[in-house]
Amino acid sequence: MRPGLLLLLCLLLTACGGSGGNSDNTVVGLLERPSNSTCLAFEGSGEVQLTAVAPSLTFTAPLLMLPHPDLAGIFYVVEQGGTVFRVNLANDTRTELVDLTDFYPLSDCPECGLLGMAFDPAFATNGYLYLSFTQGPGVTSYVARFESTDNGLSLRGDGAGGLDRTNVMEQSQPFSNHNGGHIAFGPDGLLYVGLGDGGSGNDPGNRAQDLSTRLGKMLRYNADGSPASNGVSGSVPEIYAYGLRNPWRWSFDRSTGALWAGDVGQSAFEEIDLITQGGNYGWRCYEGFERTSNSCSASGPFIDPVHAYGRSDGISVTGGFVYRGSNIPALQGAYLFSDYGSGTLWPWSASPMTVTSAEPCWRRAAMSPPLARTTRANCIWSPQPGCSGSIR
Ligand SMILES: [Ca+2]
Repeated sequence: MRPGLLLLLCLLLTACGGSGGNSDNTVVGLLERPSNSTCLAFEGSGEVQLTAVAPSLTFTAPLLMLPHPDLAGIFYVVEQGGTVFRVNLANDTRTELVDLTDFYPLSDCPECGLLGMAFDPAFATNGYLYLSFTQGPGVTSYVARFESTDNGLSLRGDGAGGLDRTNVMEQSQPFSNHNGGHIAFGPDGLLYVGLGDGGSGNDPGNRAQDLSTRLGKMLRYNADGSPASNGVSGSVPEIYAYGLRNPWRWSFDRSTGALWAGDVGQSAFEEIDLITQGGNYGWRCYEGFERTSNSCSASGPFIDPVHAYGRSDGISVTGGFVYRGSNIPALQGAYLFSDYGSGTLWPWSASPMTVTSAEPCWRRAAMSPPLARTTRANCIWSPQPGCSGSIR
């Protein structure tokens, strides 16, 4: 299980005025840049600090934190073990929304458990929310719809001691790793689901390139669980994009609607992808920008990542968010992402970068000064739009 440090899910970026603000957990490096002239590091104008937002609360293996759709200061923290806590940041307290293990046997393996949560866009009127988890015996991935009739304090029961539950997706897993599990509604009002390649190593079943399976894909559903009109020729209908190894965390740019995904690498490169409808992101033929030694019968075209980094910078990309806040102008439009292993928080922005040398720009960009470091970074979260100092 991943370690649960409160700080990790409470990464609140705040701009620090003046020359102070460099506290214990802060590394400031925005004014530095690597020694090259063709591939510029992100250039910032101020200091950035991470602040714990619920300092008296601790969690076990927290994987996600997301805001209540309507209530300011109310957030939901998803623990891998199966519990969702409703956290009130105003008074640093929490209550339990649900512990899924009271109702279902969750799979017990390092990449299993409760993995994702999303509120229906019409939650205020229908009370629907969705959970993503792996359930035993064995490992079967589910996305299921639940209902809250008290605005997110509890989940409605089925009248027989269970929860009222409607499965949206059910997918058996051939191996216990690479379960993806992140779910979110896009700006199109549709439900996106990320699934890994089924696991093991080097995608032994070539599933990410196989359009007859949902494994190794980004899926898109209507809110009622029917496949959306994805239009990927020759595929099972819910496939939106493919060639992914393990899209663990991803998000929509709230300004442009673009879908940014961290796709966890095999042994050499972690990548950031801009996911588009029908796109093939290369796995298992490509890892990062590089052709792998795996056999590859697919002809492409393959879409390169927008950014990749190697083992000197991390071991497992966490993904992140495009910053659209106003408190840190230097970060406007930058993609802020992190890595599970190194805990580094980086900004990535295409605009200041130009590739004019033979050496790929991304190699140098990976050396850009980080914004900050924590010991681990399981998740980067996004508070409500307009939240002061928020990462978005
Ligand atoms: Ca790829």
